[in-house]
Amino acid sequence: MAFPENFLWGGAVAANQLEGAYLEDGKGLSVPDMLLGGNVNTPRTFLPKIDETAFYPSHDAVDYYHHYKEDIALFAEMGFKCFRMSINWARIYPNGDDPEPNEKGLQFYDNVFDECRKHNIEPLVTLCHYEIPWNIVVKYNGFYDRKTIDLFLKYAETCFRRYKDEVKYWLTFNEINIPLMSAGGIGDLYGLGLMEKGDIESDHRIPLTELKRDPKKTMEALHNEFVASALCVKLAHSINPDFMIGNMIARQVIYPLTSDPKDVLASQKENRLINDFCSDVQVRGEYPSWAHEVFSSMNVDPSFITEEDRKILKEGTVDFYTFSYYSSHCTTTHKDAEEGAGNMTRGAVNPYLKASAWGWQIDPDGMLYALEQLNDRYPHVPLMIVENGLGAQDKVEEDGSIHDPYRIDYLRAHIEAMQKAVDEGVNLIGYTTWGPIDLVSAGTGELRKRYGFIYVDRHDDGTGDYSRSRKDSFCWYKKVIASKGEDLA
Ligand code: BGP
Repeated sequence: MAFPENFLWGGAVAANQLEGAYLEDGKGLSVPDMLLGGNVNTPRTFLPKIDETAFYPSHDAVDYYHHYKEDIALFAEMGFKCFRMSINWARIYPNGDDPEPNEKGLQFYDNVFDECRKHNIEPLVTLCHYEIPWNIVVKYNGFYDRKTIDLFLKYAETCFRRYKDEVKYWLTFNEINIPLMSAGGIGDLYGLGLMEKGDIESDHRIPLTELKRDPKKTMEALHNEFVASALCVKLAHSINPDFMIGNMIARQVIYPLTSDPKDVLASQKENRLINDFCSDVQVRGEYPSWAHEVFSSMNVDPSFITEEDRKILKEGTVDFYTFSYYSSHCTTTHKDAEEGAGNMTRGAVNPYLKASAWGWQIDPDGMLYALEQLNDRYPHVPLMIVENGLGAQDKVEEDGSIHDPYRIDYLRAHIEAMQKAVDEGVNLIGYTTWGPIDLVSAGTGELRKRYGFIYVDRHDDGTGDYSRSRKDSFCWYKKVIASKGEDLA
């Protein structure tokens, strides 16, 4: 069987990792603008004030702000049906709490959507892909303050009204579950705009893994974000009943490392926390029955959840479920297990899998497993994979060509897994690969970790002329889309 006729093939990006122009046309600072780069062995660092002498990867990123026409034309050449992108909140409300939106920021996205329409590409827009305005972190402690719910809704309403006829598919928060993953402070900061005062005022660089965290604040801010997301769904439908509003989860496939029942129980526990906790709230409109165990294991009193909030959550369930999937990991109670990395998380290394150069274990069967798990758990909710891909270093040959068979192999195996799921009846509506054009890594801030079909001449030392070129995978993905996923050779 082929993929459905109207399957949303495409690619996904985030404003902060792509656009650059970080202070242009009235844009304010947002969280990623405050972060310096790291690498596979060294975490990214934070400084409360911009150091003009340092290299900040997101400040110029790959300069899509000035190349968007060329880039969208290249996506169209590959046959994209869908382009997942985010609006940078700080382009629209530079400080997050400004009385009026920034017209120039709104115009930029008008132009982007015009280009998409011109090429018949359906935009899928994330309202918040880590781009919380920095002022909201400093002044309100991110989503820890309920005032931020109102600020987010005001921003969302501005976007919904302005782009009512341009955009049908929206996601509220990217990877809303990252604060629950073992990612150190990066999850709290990216996901919730949450940072302890001492760290905000620090006079030296702090590795993101060393940011101080308080589980009570994390859980309360996350709850506030759930409320913001649910209110956003209601608001969206009141503005345009045809809008489709989704959640977005960093889906982790978690296996027990051994058949020791203690490992099986440990993996079930981790799976519930990381995968099901947030999505049950957003899809079913209520906390799962075992939520009290999660709160008590963190020593958190959940009395901040009010009856009114519970009603809001019930009324604001999402229309579709989206997720990122890159790799899987194992859980064990055995202390001697080797530890490996993954998307914003860590876990035990699976001896049956190979890993990328960044240590992310490659597991296409895990994608099939995730799709089946989701289909079982939320049988009536359409699913969409909105991120999947291989971060790898590419080599430009003397003639300018870029041969990336490793990327093609990775994507082929994952598309085959999707195909099996679709054959089994899983209601999968689309697939957008991560970073169809090279961009800044969220985890490490590197440019050398490339995901693209399109190569960008931009490097970690700040050199490069931003020129774009097609890798071998460009032609391959074009063929995949043209054949509706049948020709994967
Ligand atoms: C997800 C994020 C993306 C993206 C991706 C790849 O967590 O939603 O923003 O960056 O992971 O991760 P990385 O950039 O660290 O390779």
